[in-house]
Amino acid sequence: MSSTAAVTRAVPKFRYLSAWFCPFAHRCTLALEHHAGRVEYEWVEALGWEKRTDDQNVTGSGHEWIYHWKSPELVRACPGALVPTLIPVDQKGTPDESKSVYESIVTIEYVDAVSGAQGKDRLISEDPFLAARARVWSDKVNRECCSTYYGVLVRKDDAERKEHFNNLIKGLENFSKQLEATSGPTFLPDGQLSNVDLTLLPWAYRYYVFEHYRGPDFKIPYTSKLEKYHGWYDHVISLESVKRTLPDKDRYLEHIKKYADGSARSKVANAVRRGVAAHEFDDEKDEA
Ligand SMILES: N[C@@H](CCC(=O)N[C@@H](CS)C(=O)NCC(=O)O)C(=O)O
Repeated sequence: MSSTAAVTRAVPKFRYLSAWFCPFAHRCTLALEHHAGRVEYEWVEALGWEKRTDDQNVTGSGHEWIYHWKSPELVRACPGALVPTLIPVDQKGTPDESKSVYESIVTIEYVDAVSGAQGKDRLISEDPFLAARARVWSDKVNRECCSTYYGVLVRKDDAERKEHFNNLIKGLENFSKQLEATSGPTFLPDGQLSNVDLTLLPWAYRYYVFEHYRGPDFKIPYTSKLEKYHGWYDHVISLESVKRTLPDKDRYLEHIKKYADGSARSKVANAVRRGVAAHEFDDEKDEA
C-alpha cells in the first residue's frame, strides 16, 4: 500500500438533541443535511411545551406556555439545556456526553470540521480571509436579522414592533449589499454555501409569520435594495439539502402563536419581554 493511499474514514455519528420548531436547531439540521453521508445523526426531540393558567400574570395574556419537559439528556449535556446540542456517538454506539457541542453557530462549524469535506463542499471556506469575513457576517446577520424577529413578535407595542421590523430590514439590506460582492447567489463566491447562509436561512424561511400575525406592513418588501436578498432566498430555499429540513408552514404558524400573543416563556421570549435582544438572554434572569 502506498503512503498516499486513502485511509477509510469512520463516519462521525451523533445523537442530535433538537426541537422541530426551533430555528436555532434548524441551523444545525441544515449543516447535518448539507453533509449527509459524511456525518450521521439520530434526531432526538428534546423539548415539550405545555399551556397553563398564568396565575402570576407573567405574560399578561391569562395563560402561559412553558417548557414542561426537557429531556434529561439535554439537561446533562448542555449547561443551559438548549437545543441544538450534539452528542458524539462512538462506533460501538456509545454516546459521550462529556464531548457535547452546543450553540447553533458553533454546531455549524463543528459539523463542517468533522465532515471531512473539502473545497466547495465546505461550509467554512478553506481561504482564511473568506472564512474570517464569513464569521463576522454570521454574527452580524444573527444580531440584525434573527434576533430582531423576536422583537417583532414578542413586543406588545406596535411602534416598538415596527422599530424591530425596520432594524431587521436594515440588516437584510446590509446583507443584500454584501451579496453584490460575490459572483454567486450565496455569501461566498461561486455558489458555495457557508455558515452565513445557514445562520440566516431558518429565520428567512419564517418571516412569513409576520404578515399573518402583524399584517401586510410587516411583509418583507421587494425593493431594489433587497433584490439580492430575494435572489439569495430563492436560490437557497430550492436546494435539495435545504428542502429536506423545512418544517410545515401551518404547523409552525400554530406553534409561534405563543410568541405572537406574548404567552411563551422561554429564555429568548423572556429576554425580549425584559427589553433586551434575543441573543442577549441571560441563563439566570431569563430561565423559563
Ligand atoms: N444561543 C442558542 C439559543 C438556542 C435556543 O434558545 N433554543 C431554544 C429553542 S428554540 C431552547 O432550547 N430553549 C430552551 C429554554 O428557553 O429554556 C443557540 O444559538 O443555539
